[in-house]
Amino acid sequence: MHNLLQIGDITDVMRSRLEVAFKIHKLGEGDYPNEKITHVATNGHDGVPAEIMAGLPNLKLISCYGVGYDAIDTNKAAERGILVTHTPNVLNAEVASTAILLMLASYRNFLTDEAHARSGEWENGNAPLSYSADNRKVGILGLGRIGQAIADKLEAFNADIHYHTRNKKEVLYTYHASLKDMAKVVDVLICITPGGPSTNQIVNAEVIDALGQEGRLINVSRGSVVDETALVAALKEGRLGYAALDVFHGEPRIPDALKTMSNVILLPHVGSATHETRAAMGALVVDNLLEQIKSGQVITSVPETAHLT
Ligand code: A2R
Repeated sequence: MHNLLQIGDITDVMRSRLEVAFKIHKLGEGDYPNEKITHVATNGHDGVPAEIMAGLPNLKLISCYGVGYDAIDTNKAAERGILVTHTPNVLNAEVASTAILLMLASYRNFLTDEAHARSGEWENGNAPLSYSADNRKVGILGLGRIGQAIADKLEAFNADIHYHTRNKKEVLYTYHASLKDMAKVVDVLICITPGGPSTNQIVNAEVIDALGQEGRLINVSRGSVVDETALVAALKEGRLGYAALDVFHGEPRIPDALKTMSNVILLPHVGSATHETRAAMGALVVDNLLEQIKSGQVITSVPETAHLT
């Protein structure tokens, strides 16, 4: 039996597959034999706290549930020869659907229309007209696996697709080397980059102002990508039209100011949160752990530790 440290929750299906090969120790539920721990199962939110990683001298693999792994110090892991895996691709379609749903709901006023119908207010008059979600200029910040899935789904809405990444891609969409310049020309900006230092608050006050009073911001990436203070101020002062957010800087806490605004949609980080997609993510977390035991290899290493396989 190998010894695994579990950080955060795992599903019953994951547990029953893991128990075949691992003795599971859950962080926060009593002592664990730190010298014996060779594997960690965690998630993108909890990551692995630095002091926990430092206290595991024989760690071989950190398997992360989620595609974003900014809560894990992968450079430190690589330095120590520890593999880190994540769950790319299996959630592309789901997160893309979440982005599209936020865009549709924001243009078409679905939340307020639903409240209008449910409350009986319709008997006193029709709901106000909304705006079309079709034929929009959409800027995608981060055209990777999920960004491309968003672009694919947007074709059904006849979107004119623009994107900003550090490197131009082999695609026919309009590339902008400057995020601010892209924000100036699009109707809606969809954020889907990784978190971490290179994207920290890249959607800053200037980008938000460039998006402007008719502009809409959708964030399904990480709260850290957007300067939340600047966002709140711009929404309050009418310098930004609308924000539809699945992620927040200090989640699960959401700034109170956002909760009282009518030009926002707030979701509790549910981008990939369906039974089907979460099952696929859980299966990949376990597959990586079991494969490492079997062959020393893993299926989906993060780029920073790929050279270790
Ligand atoms: O910049 P590039 O050429 O490496 O393109 C990547 C882009 N990206 C950035 N764009 C602008 N400024 C940056 N500092 C920056 N850093 C990365 O984000 C690439 O087009 C995209 C990331 O794509 P993937 O690595 O394929 O990630 P995936 O699977 O689409 O997931 C994105 C994120 C996750 O990390 C979670 O935080 C979230 O979605 O759920």
